[in-house]
Amino acid sequence: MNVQIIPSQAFADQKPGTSGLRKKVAVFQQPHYLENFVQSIFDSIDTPKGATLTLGGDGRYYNREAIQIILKMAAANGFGRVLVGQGGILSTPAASCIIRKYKTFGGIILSASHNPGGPKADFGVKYNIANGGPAPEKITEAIFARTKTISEYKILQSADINLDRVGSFKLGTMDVEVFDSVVPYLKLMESLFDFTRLKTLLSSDFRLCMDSLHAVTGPYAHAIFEERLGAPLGTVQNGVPLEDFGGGHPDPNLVYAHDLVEILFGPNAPDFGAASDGDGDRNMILGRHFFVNPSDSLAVLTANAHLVPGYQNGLAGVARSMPTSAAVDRVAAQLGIDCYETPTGWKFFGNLLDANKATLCGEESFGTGSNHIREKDGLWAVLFWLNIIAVRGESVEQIVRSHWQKFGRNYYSRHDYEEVDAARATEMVTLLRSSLGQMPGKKYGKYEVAYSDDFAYTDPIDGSVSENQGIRIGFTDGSRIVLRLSGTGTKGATLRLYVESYESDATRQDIETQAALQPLIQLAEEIAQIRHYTQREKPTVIT
Ligand code: VG1
Ligand code: CO
Repeated sequence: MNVQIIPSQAFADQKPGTSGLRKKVAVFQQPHYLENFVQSIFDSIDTPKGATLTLGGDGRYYNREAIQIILKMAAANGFGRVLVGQGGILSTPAASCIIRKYKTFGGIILSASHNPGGPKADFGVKYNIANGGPAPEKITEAIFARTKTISEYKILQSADINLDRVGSFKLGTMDVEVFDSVVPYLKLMESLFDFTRLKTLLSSDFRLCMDSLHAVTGPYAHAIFEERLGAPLGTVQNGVPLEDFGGGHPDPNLVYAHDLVEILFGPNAPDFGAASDGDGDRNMILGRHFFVNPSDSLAVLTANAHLVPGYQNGLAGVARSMPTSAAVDRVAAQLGIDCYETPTGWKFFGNLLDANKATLCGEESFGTGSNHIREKDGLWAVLFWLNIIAVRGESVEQIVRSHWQKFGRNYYSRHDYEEVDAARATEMVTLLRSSLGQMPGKKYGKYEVAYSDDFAYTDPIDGSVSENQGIRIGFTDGSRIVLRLSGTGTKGATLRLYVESYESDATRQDIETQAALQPLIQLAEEIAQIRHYTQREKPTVIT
């Protein structure tokens, strides 16, 4: 084998964020930048000689080049085999499925997820461990430490592999298997959901519109909904993954998935609409003229899980990220199961899932998933919803409204201020943090502060502690304000404001969300001076 050792200089900015290392493509294209990070991963994990690695990405610009580099580095670093998605494509949930199914040592997923793609946009690298989940902080910190001292990397001198042809190849002594990940993923979904019922539903006059936003779920969605479940061709729109996602922002929310929103809120709308993000782990669920808040979605899935074959024997527990609304907590209490509150980011669910403390997990950011893999899973959530609808025979809106009647409604919204000045945003957070101690007992109109802190989490399984995970200000009536800075952006800072209030009175559950939350939104402005620090009159995205 012709292994080369290439000298290189450390970069100071390779700290992984909420979900992997994300930077502009041009940053990753600097000589040795990607290589240094990948070598730092390999140096930080104790890889047994001959181990297997899973590798693929969401198909964005630079995916193919990066895969060729990583393959040659894996060969030079002693891996015995790499499983690569055909065309370099692997959705994040499919990668997690493959790591688990074939018991590979871990996986590298190339994606900046919901961030835009293309030569001027973003690229990203995530490392997942052998349980199929994102590397925990202990490992990402070790990787970051290594990036600061690295001085060389190993790479095989060899020609590129043909990524488009399924088959086995050799790179030096290492085997490369190029495979189609749609089949194993589909099989996993068949083991969880009632495909006979789903097929009946989708061949009836029930109309589904699935928007893959030209990102990674296209091939999976075509195979599942149209080929396997018999939905008419055209059910999946924007189903061909493109390197720049067609110029769009592959983030399934009301702003960036506007084509789908227009269809579902337009005349003669379909019964059900869904969209997924760049790497296929997020989902947005819409009914006809109806938006399902992701926090509500998690609560509805939990309350109806017994209707779905894969979960009919009950749930061990549930988990949600701290900013996610407490709607699911109410369901858990009624079911008599534990509900865990973790920091933002799927990596914090891994231990709970492995220890069978939680079966379903979710985040307010359009992410839901279960113990079937160790990532959130966009298409899984869509199938879960469809399975519930097939059994209950009710519309999305009916299901959500009856849920509110039974459990009460958690009015909930997230306001994102994207790409604001980073220094000002940090100043705002620092100032808030310093005033938290004086807040409890303070009155703001009808609101009295019950607690205020910067969320810290102690993992109940391994005892690891994660601090500074978001500022929470809770009031005596159960409502709350949360503020934190995003860990996935690549330009400036993104401020996220989360507001929540609870309404048990069924006659007051039909207020428009922003109107219902207006007093809290105003209070957040008063306390945090958001307009002043962001220099923005209004948020970029409201969910
Ligand atoms: C955001 C979301 C978080 C999610 C993360 C990765 O992080 O808020 O809930 O886990 O993205 O999702 P942040 O730090 O920007 O708030 V994905 O679909 O980008 O892998
Ligand atoms: Co994603």
